[in-house]
Parts: sequence; structure tokens; C-alpha cells
Amino acid sequence: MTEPSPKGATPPLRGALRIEAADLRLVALPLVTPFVISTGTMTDKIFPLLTLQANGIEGVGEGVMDPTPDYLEETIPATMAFLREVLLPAVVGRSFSSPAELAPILDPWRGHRMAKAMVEMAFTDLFAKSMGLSLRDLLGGLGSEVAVGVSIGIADIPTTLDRIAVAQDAGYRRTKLKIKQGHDVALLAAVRERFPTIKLTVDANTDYGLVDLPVLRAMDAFGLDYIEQPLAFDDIHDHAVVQDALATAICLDESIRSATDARKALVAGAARVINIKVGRVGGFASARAIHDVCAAFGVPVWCGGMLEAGVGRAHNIHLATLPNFTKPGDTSSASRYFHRDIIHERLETRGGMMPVPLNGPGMGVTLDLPFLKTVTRSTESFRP
Ligand code: OSB
Ligand code: MG
Repeated sequence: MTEPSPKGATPPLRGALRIEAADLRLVALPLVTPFVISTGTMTDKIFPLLTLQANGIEGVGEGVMDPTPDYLEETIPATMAFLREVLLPAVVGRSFSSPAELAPILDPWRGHRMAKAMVEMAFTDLFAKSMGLSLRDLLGGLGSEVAVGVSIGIADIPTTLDRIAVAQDAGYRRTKLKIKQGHDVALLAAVRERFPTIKLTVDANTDYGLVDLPVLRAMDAFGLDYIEQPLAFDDIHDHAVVQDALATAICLDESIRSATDARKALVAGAARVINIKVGRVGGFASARAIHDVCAAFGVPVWCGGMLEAGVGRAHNIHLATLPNFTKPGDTSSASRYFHRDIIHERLETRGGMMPVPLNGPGMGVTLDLPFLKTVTRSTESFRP
């Protein structure tokens, strides 16, 4: 650090973090209950986990892509190849003095926001740790807990009613029901009969089209807080047509991957609520920019989830401390998903509130390495 630099060369930046190593793991955790949405069923949570090391500190990022392109286009095999062949060779051995300095490495490539998010989240965690700050404080969030609800997968009506009762007893602040064609209006009628006043939303994960406008309009009768992503993942225009025809707010999830997407959607009137997932949108900087665009439009946001294990769950909770996260998020107790998590800390709600993990700087949770080893399918190490 203190050696004189050769004439003309840029001296190392003060406080720059030189990435000495990266480890890319593929991890599989069985789910407590299979999770069914309109596009398919998940029985195991399979995810890539990236660690970056610098100055004896480690930052971690968890990927949210699925094995197959069913939620969005990105997949685990494509992510692993992109990280292995392109992003990690460009990051390992290089120095960065802030997360913003990753932009020249990440931004030129098209798409792959979930893969880019892994690098950005791992480095942001590392950077926050190097500054002795929690992710919450680095981001400028407030408070020591965030309000959360549950996302309930598709099941028959009696099973769904039982699951809602369990979530109500646990104090969750909102119930989101996964719906699909033919599993919508009758379900909502039964739920409203038993739970007339609970805060209720639905998520179609893109199962409907403009031709289904009569079904979507029928949902106006159930006092939903919003209808999440009824139409295609890559369609903002038709969501504006539907939003115009409905009393209920539309919330976009899959369709929003950047602040530009959010601006276009809000200018077009395609949504009145936006779901932000840090792992979907390319990392914290993008999540924050979407948050800010929505705030400028007076549009509330909430923090979604992808059944994340402890690392991704912790990142989501820190993000949700930003002030325009005014609706309950999906980041419910880890024990609803997993028998055992990959971190030492237990991310559990109390009365519908999730405590922000502040057990140390950065993401505030620590990897349970012996357990992680038992659920790791492969590990690849990158050195300069
Ligand atoms: O659309 O929000 C979604 C899970 C997997 C894929 C997509 C979605 C979801 C959820 C679960 O709704 C949210 C969670 O509990 O983490
Ligand atoms: Mg969704």
C-alpha cells in the first residue's frame, strides 16, 4: 500500500479492497413444504452461494435463479458459467474502493441481473464489514425490525384455509395467496368467508392474459391490497390496460428489473405497488434506485422473496429498512422453509415483525460452515 507507484501509474485507492479469492458453491436445502406456484413446484431450494475475500474479511451473496427458466429467464447452470468464465475472473485480483466501482465490470453485459446481484451483494456485504457498518446503516435504512407477511403456495381450499389460520396465529401482517387460472375466484370467496378482514393479496406469477380481464375484475370484490404480476413477465403495456380496468392495485414483480423499468411502468400506469427483490434486480444499488423512483412517484414498495436461505434472507431484511418499504414483505421466518438454515443465527419473526440481523457488521449473520458443507453439492475456488 505504501510503496511509491511507478510514474504515471494510478496509486492504489485508500481503503480499496483487493479481492484475494472467491468461492462459488452450489447448495441444496430440502424445503419443509413443497412450494407450488402457477409455473411449477419447488421441493428443494437449490442456489449458488458466492463468497468474496479481501483483507481477511468475507462477503457473501446468494443467487435467486431457479434450476430452470420458469420464474425468469436466468438459470443456475447459466449463472455458474457466467460467473466462472466472465465475472469472477474480472473481479478476483482486482481492487475496488466502493460497490459502485463494480459497474464497469457488471454493466456492459446484457441481462443476468440475478448473477450480477450475487457479485454486488457479496461485495456490498464485504464493503460494509470493512467499514464496520451494518448493511442497514450502509444503505441508510432505519429501525431494528421490519413488518412481514407470508406467501402461501397453491393447495386445495381446506389446506389453504388451515395455512392462513397458522399464519394469523403467528401474527403475520399480510397473507399473499398464490393463484393460477381456475384457482382464483372460488378460493378468494372461501378465504373471505372465513377471514373477512385480513390483509390479503394474490400473486399469479404471470398466469393470466388480457383475455382474462373478466376474471381479474371479479377479484375486485374481495378487498385485495393488490394483485401481483397477473400478466406476462416481460409485459408492462398490458398491465397498464388491466390496471386501468381494475379498482384493485396491480403490483409488479417479474416485470421490474431496474429503475428504468420502474419508471416506465409507473409513467404508463401499469402498477400502483412494486415488489423489490434485491436478488432479482441486480443488487442493492439497483434495488435502492427502484425504491427511490417509486418514492418519487408516491408509490409504495415491499420486499419480496425467493425462498432464500439465511444469506439472501438477511440481505432482504436489511434492504426492507429503507423508508419507502411501507407494505409488509415476504421475508417470513426461516423455519417455515427449512429444517435447518446455513447460518448460525435464526431469522424468526415475532408478532409479524422480523428483527434486522445486527449481530456484527455487513449482513449480520454468519455461515454455519460445518452444516453448509453437508448441503453443498460443489465448490469452485478462484484465485488471482
Ligand atoms: O413471485 O414472489 C414470487 C417464490 C418463488 C418464486 C417467486 C415468488 C415466490 C414467493 C415466495 O412468493 C416468497 C418467499 O416466501 O420467499
Ligand atoms: Mg411474485
